Amino acid sequence: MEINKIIQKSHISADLKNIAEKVFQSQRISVDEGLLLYEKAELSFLALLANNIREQKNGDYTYYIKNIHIEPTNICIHNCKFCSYSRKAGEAGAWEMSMAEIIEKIKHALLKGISEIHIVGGVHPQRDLYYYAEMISEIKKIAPETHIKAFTAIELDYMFKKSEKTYSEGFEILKKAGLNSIPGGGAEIFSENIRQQICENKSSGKIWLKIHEAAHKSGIQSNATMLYGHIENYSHRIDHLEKLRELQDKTAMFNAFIPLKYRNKNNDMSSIQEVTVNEDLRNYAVCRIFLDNFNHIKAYWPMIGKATTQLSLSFGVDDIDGTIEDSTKIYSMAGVEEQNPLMTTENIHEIIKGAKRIPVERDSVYNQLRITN
Ligand code: V47
Ligand code: SF4
Repeated sequence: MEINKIIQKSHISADLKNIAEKVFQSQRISVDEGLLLYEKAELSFLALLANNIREQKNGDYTYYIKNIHIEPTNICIHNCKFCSYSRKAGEAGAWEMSMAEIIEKIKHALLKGISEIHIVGGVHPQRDLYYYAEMISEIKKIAPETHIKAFTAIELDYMFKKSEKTYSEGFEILKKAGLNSIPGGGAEIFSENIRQQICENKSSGKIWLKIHEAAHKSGIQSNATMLYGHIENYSHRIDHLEKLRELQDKTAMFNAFIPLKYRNKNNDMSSIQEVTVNEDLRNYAVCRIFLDNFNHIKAYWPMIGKATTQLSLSFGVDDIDGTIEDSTKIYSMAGVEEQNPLMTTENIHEIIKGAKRIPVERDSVYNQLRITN
């Protein structure tokens, strides 16, 4: 491997050279080595390693999906300090969409050829499992072929408890209604110490992992996320990644990993500075290197912005999510420059081709629908 020879001759420290050796031999790196990458490795070294893995797994292909994001409500029982969009019932800015409104938005999006409906929202105190099962089955009536990816583990934990169902009973009900997979939200950082400081009282990291394991056992695939760039340190990030890697070893049912950069506008942690683009790219790369059993690393462009998304394609990222129709308010309310998070297929192709990669439209489980050379 030519690149490895160049690295081995360079002035890089011996312990980093060992990591490069392992990566080029497709070996798994340890927790300590992951930490060392975060602490010591500079950007171009990380890019070489992460890009090598990206190209082994996905070549130049860069995936996107035509989808719609629906946020049925921002009314939430929790008080996550990083959250800019949740409200209490009756508070100014609170919203609750009716079933008719949801159906109307989906009908409109179906005309544009979407293949996925992504639904996440606040944990509404009055809404139980049966309300959401009904929502899914109403949507399936008008979109029987469209994949529904819905509800974070935090919403699921609440609705299962409220309706006194075990995780597996709950998933059976949602599956019967038409749920196809679950998104990765709510993971934040698994460390209980950090969770206590940023999202006290919300379902624990252990519960998040148990719910995803139960989903996988029920045949429901999922994604995973990590909220980074706030009060956590590199050990917390590596601990989070290690727990995901362990679960993926057991089930192999995670589709993608999505690092979520903390955005600091209009929330209770606004005094915390956002991390730099250099740090975003280093983080994408370390995640790509560490999570050897995840096939896809996604840059969620409404959160990270279009410019960094394009750069991320050289740092291990192979997926940029979708043409987000309509309302994803989680990030626009947290200060992301893209206030109207919508990209046409042409915009997506421009971003991917500009990074000298090949756009591939995919479905929710990464079947390739259209390759644009
Ligand atoms: O869990 C909330 C995060 C998540 C902020 O699975 C914030 O395909 C940064 O999970 N700054 C929800 N992040 C979104 C989510 C998601 C998004 C796209 C794709 C998928 C997928 C999942 O948003 C929350 C939380 O971690 N979040 N506030 C903030 N101020
Ligand atoms: Fe509620 Fe989710 Fe916001 Fe936390 S991040 S307050 S659980 S909507």
